[in-house]
This record gives sequence, C-alpha cells and structure tokens, in this order.
Amino acid sequence: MTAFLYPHETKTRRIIDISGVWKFKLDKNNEGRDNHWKDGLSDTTLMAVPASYNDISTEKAFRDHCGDVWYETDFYIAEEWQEKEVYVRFGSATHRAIVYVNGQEVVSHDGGYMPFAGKLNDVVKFGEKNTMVVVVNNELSRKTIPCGDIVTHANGTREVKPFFDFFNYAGIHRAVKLMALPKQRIDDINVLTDFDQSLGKVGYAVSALGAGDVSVELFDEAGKLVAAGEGSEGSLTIDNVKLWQPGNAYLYTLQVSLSEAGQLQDQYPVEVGVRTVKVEGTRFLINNEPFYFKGFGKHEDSHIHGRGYDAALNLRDMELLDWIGANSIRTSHYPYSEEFMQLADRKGLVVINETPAVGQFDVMMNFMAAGQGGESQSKFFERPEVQNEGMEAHKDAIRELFKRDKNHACVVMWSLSNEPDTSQEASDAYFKEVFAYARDLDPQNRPLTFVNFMLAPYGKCHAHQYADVICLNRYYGWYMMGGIEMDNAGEAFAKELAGWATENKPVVITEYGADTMAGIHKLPSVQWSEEYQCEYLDQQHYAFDSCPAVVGEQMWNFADFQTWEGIMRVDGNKKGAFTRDRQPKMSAHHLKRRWDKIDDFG
Ligand code: BDP
Repeated sequence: MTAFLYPHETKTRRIIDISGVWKFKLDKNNEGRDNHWKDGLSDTTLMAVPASYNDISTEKAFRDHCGDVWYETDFYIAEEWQEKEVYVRFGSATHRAIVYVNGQEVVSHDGGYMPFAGKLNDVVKFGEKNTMVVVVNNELSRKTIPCGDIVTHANGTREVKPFFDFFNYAGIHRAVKLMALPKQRIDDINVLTDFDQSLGKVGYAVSALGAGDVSVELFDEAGKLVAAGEGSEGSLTIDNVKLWQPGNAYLYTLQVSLSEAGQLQDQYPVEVGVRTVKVEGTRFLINNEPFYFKGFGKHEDSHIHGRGYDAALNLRDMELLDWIGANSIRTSHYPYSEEFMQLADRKGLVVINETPAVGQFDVMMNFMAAGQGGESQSKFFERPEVQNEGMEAHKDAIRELFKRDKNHACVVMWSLSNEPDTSQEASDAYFKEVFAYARDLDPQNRPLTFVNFMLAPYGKCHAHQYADVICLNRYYGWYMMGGIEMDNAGEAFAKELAGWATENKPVVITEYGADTMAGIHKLPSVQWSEEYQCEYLDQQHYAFDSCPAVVGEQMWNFADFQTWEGIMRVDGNKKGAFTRDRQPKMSAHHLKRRWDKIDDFG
C-alpha cells in the first residue's frame, strides 16, 4: 500500500518533490534495454516532469513516438534519512515504467494512471548524489488496459493505434517525490460514513506495518476535535454533523496515529466527507435524496502539457464547472490525478470514477459502421488474450483505482469500462467476472457501472444486468440522424430510453455531443456550427426530460481535446462546451441556462 497513500508531509513523514526538468532520450531504435541505458544516458535532450513528452518538441518523432523513452535525473538523500524507509514515488507514468537508481531496478509498474513507489534504502548512497533512470513505454495491445494495437509501416516506422480517439499522450504525467517514512507506519485506512438525522458516523479500519497502537482523532474544518477513538477499527460519532453535499462540501480530518510505548511512530491525515450513496429503484440517492447529475465527461488534456498535471488548469476547470451549473463529472477515460480528486472533495463535485479500460472493441471502424446502422464485426471478447491477460490487466486497474480513491467523498460510483463491445455474447461472461471481482473491493460498497455504447442499444446489450446504474453514450443527431434528420433525433432517443426505463435502474447519459468549431455561425444551422450544437442539445434534453428513469446528463465533452490525426477530427475532438483553452462556446451559455434551473436534488 505504500504507494497508494497520498504523500502528505506530517509530523513523521518527509516528502521532497524532485519533479522539474530532467534529461530525456527517445529510444528511436529500441536499443536502450539491450545497451544498458539504465546505467546512464548519453546524447540527451531536456524534458519537463510532469508533462506528456509529445507536444514539447517541434519534431514529429517525439509526438508520434512508439515504444520506450528514457528519463534521467540526479538527487540527494539526506544522511538523517538513514533511519527511515526511503521511497521514490511516481504519481503516474503512462502506460508503464521501470525505475532504476544507480543502475539497479527499484520498481516497475504497468498501468498509466496510478501511483507506484520503489524502496531506495539498499541502492542509494545517503548524503551523496544518486542517479535515477526511468524508462517509460506507451505501447498498447489487446492485452493492455487501455486497448490498442501497433502497426509497422513500409519504412519500418512503428505506430501505436489506440482503440479510442483521444491522443495517446505518454510520459511521466504526475509529480515524482522522495518519501522518508517511518519503519513502523500506517499502511492503509478505510473510512465508511453514515448519519442518522443530526448524528454523523465515521467508521474506520487502519492497518499498520510493524508494531504499535492505533488511535484516531476527528477534527472539524475549524480544527476543533469532535471525536476520538482507540484501536485499529472503530466508529466515531459526530453531534450536529455537517454533511458533505454536492456543491456544498464539508470535510472533517481523521488524524490517525500509530504509537508504541507512548512514542509516536507515525501520523497520517485523511479528509472525510460524511455522506451516503445508494441506488433505489430508478433513483440515485446521495444523503438519501434523489440526485440529478449535471455535468460532463472530461479529459486531462491541455496545450503543451498534454496529459501532464496542471494545477492552474484544474482550478480553472473547477471555476467553469461552477459557473455553468454543473455538479458532477466522469473521469473519462482513466483515473485523474490525486490532486484533482482532492479538489473535487473540497468543491463538492460529484465524480463517477472510471478505470482506464477503454477501447474494448476491435477497431474504430466498427464505431463508424455502428453510426451508419451496421453491425459490429468485433470478436473482441472471444479472444483468448482478452479473456486472460486482458482480464488480468483490467482487474489490476480496478483494484489499484479502488485502493487509491476509496476514501474520497466525491466518488459516488465506479465505472469499470467505457464502451466495451457488449453487443457480443462473449462480453456477458467477461463482465460477470469483472463485476464480481469489483464487488468485494470497495469498503463503501458504492454502485458499479460501465458505459454502454450505441452498438449495444436497448435489447442488444449483454452486460448491463451486472451494472447498478445504466450509463449510456449516445449520439442521436450526430453520428446517426445528423444534419437534416436531426429533428427526429430526440424522438428516436426517447424511444430507446423508454426501453431502458423498464430495467428499473437509474439511467445516466454519460455522453451526448456534437463536434463544433468555435466561431462558426450559420443560420440556418449546419453541422459543426455553434447553432447546430445548441439545437442538438435541445433534442437530447427533450429525450431526457421524457424519461423519469434518467437521473443525469453529462455532455461530451467539457472541453475540446487533442485526438489522433485523421479524417474524422480537425486537430482534435471539438465536442467541447468550452474550447481547449477553456473559453465558452454558445452551447456553454445554453447549458448554463438549463442547468441553473435544474436542482441537484429532486
Ligand atoms: C465515444 C467515446 C469518446 C469519444 C466520443 C466521440 O466514448 O471517447 O470521444 O465517442 O466520438 O464513443 O466524440
């Protein structure tokens, strides 16, 4: 668990951020592993950490690289850290990495959006300079999460072909930190909250490494002690509890201490929002009230940084979400940074937390075929590599996400996959196993879902029976029934929704959108114009309002974002309500007018 507790500095923990500008080298000929680049790089250029490496250079070779890239930096470890356990921790490296310190491997990790940490005590020189080399790889296959493929072109150039449209940004995307931790320490904490009228309850379970007695104290936002307890498991009560509410967050701090013979060994804080989440029939209840999701599917995506962590961007996004009257987002299509999740807790932003399982169907062309009313040719879930290695990678991704994010009040539901091809019969057995696996992992037992795509409309989906909430991505009026036919899109969508409503589960529309170039205005509207996007939204909203089982609408996408290049996209996906530089399109004002009138509850 060492990697999964966020690196907070406390009385007993020391953290140093070693992000910055590091040495960097593309492994154009795929030779670094054989030629021991782990021992030190030559002929390097420079790279920002954290950042995607793709959009920094002016060379295509960087942007479109397939395979390994190498990073190197030097760091010191203080003499006085010898008594501690010392780790290097990466917030994420996409999609996989191996870390070497002074030539020796300290950790490797698969999966591009989760933290990992390597122990340094046996490989570092305390009080002296140490060298770290990191190899990061961006390849995708049907055995990886997310899914994709690699093609080799006539001139020998290899290209990653993701089975999704967002750009396959890669690199060290989140901060790299040195951590000095006590040997006897807190290793894991679970919280479970509840309330009964004005009485709040915070259940907790702590596991520790090494001996020691656990005690906990709960503080309110003013720093006042409101409850305390002894022992590694227990329940605290809060009089006159202030609930964590959408748009109106309140966070207590659970201070966990580990002591031996009266000596403090370790201390670690967890922010706790007291709230409950439940699905009842077609209603999604937060704090026992029926909640209506208003918001977006997002991306971690911006100019230059790519998918690299950007604190200013995250704050701007929070401001825009607030302005437009949104109360929720989905972390499409991978887990976002820990700092984003902390902000969501703080701001009361409701989050559907998605794993990086995206592209679980054979080719993008199926998607095109579906838009034209064709049948999927995909045999994705019949492939042994998907059923074996792919399934294992998927389970790893779920387990790690739940471990990292289980205590966040903002997380109200887990999305296990985006748009898998559940029109195939073989997807039934696959998702039966994946859902069964995930069911046991969340101490808070939050609802589980996956996001259904239009190839598996009502009556044709083989996996929705395992989901607590039906999440639908639909493009009536864009990929199908676009242009002159759009006037019928709302009715067609409403018809499908009426089918889903008979399942007696809540329905959330997790994607609906139309590509729109900011600044193109047409009267009458045409596709890609700002007018069309607004008219498109009206058609969708008509359908949602016709169906009482619909408990939420998350437009695709919050902002324009970078994609692979090709005939479907003009320098990116332009379905944003905001542009990539976070300014509103006409549709943003249109949405605001609607969402300002829809209450969070009701
Ligand atoms: C959906 C995908 C999303 C795409 C969107 C689109 O879930 O990632 O960006 O379509 O085509 O199928 O805009």
